[in-house]
Amino acid sequence: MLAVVSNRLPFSAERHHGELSLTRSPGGLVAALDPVLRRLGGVWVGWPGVPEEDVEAAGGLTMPPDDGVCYRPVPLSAREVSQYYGGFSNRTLWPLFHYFVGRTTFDSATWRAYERVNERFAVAVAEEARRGALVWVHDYHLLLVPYFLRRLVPQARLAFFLHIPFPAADVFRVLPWSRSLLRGMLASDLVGFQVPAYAQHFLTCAERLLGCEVDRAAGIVRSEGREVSVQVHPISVDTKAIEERARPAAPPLPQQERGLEVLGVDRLDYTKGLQERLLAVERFFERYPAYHGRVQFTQLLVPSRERVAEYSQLKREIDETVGRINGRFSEAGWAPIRYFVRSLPPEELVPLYRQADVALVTPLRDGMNLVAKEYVTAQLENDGVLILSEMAGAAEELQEALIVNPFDVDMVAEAVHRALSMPEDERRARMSALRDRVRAHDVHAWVNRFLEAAAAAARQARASTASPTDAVLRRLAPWLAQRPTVALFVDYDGTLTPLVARPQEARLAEATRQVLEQALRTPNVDVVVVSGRSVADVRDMVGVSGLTYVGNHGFEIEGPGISYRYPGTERFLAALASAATELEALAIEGAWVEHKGVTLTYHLRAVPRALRERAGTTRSRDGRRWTGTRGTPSCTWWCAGTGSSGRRACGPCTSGTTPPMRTRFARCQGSGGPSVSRR
Ligand code: ADQ
Repeated sequence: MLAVVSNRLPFSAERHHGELSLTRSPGGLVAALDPVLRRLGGVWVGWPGVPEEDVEAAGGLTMPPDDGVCYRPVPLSAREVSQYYGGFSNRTLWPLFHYFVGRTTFDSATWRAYERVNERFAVAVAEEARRGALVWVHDYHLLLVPYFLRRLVPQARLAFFLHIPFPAADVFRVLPWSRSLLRGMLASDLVGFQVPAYAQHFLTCAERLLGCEVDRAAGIVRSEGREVSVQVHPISVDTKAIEERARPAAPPLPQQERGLEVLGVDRLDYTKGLQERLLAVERFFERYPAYHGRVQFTQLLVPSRERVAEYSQLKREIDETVGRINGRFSEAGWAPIRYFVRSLPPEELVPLYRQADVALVTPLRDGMNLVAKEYVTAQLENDGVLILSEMAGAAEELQEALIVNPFDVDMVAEAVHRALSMPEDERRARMSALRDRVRAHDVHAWVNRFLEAAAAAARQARASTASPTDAVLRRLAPWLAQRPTVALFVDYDGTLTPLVARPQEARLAEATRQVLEQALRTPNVDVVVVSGRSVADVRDMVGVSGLTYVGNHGFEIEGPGISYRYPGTERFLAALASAATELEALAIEGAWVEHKGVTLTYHLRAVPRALRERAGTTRSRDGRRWTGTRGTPSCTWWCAGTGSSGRRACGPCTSGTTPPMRTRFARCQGSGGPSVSRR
């Protein structure tokens, strides 16, 4: 059984006499997934494309009849559509993943909506996952679905495919939520990309941003004790359907007997390089006046994301540029650019492909670009020239195209000239190589191969659900082998365990305990747990004997062959007790004092924000002002010994806050005195 999860169900909504109904929207992906869903039995989960308010106003939504595939709508309110889809998906992820960093917005409200909606999608598919369905999640709108689904159904068989580019690590890390998104994707068994470069970027991010162990050669990321397969599966088109639609169209007349056609077909989107392309067409007509009256450039645009402001602005800019160029070059009976903004059904679009002498496909960045493959497929006479941007994923496979840099207006103009004047045998040789390649790997092959790989990755992931111990040791083993002795120092709170509200709630996970035990058994490794807790406390919390424990920031050390107390601390116990009394007397809501023998900790984490200033502000000896207003002060204050300069070394050893009152600070000035830490 298969469950497909995508942002949109494959429908478009129509209103008849106030009633809303859905009709199936055609497309290569739908055509490829439909038969597989029917064969395997399945469900398609997605947003039906109409906000809930409109559905309610229309008294419900009539779903298309169940024709072997069950469509499960995920309801979204108008606000969610605006924040999750128009906002985080299309104003944050879409521009950033296409390297338009300047257009990227960073808004935590849209991020939260994105999280909520992704969780809802996961809940909608959880039942199928529980019943053993292979879940296939599509695209950038749903990067967190694998994460939420894995939490609901740990045994889920789960694959993800990204249709758009995955950017280089230095661009991806710009996102404040980059790590969460990576974890979201890494909850899958298989993560698929269009071309090798995107997969490499993803592996680098997993390694650099999450510290995962990555096997590049095998395309494996080890994350949270699981093996995730990272693969390349370039999407393709339904070649048979396109060829059938191209066949009835009359073959083009010989070039000498007709005008020449250059064609552009795109979704209206700033990533498609439309302005740059128009400027290249202008440069071509500027440089080659002999082609005036003989060459027509037709640009077909499908409107998209009309509610996102940038898109209507883009449409206005294109209108202006087309008008200006036509005004500049038009002659009686001829205008250089024909321009249509409408969606054509495939039976009208494919003949246009077939007639075109040249296709100009020049996106500034594109995951794959299906137009390039559709154009190639429709060239039944193996004629026609494809000019293709090197920034499109399709350029990896379609090397016989004239490959251009879409930002280089002169280069694109020259490519148009070269394409129009290319000798027939060269045209045919290039095109037949391109067609063979696309036909050998059409969209049906893509679906089948991806599903096979997904099923295999899920099997492999189950077989190798390695314990985290194995993963850690596999990673460390070669490194350890080269060293005589290694001391591994680890903190407890926030390192071996997550930070929690109350210290006693910081329980060590069983898997982490196993890692420590395994490390302890490794011949040349010593493990030392260093903590601000008392040594007895940290030893009890970890519960692994044979380790060395350092408590109270170093005042106490216990382990094999060592039992140490910093000498003379008794002198300071009275001062410490009175500091504790004073702090407790402050009676600040949420603040509390933890007595740890030779140190105490003043906990401010639960103090209401408005009171934190009072609870945590003081001045250090050098007059700098330290405040605890950032919410989670994790300061450790210590006063110990004499520095090499002969002056006393006193100071914050971590985040740089001081004890709450100067008087108290002064009291712990003596050599090797007790410490107060604020947390
Ligand atoms: P898109 O960004 O939508 O897809 P693309 O791959 O070019 O880009 O697909 C566009 C589709 O729209 C084509 O199938 C084309 O035929 C159709 N189309 C364009 N203009 C049309 C018109 N006027 N009338 C009718 N149809 C029109 C995302 C990624 C791509 C990736 C695909 C698939 O951005 O990089 O190739 O997904 O994975």
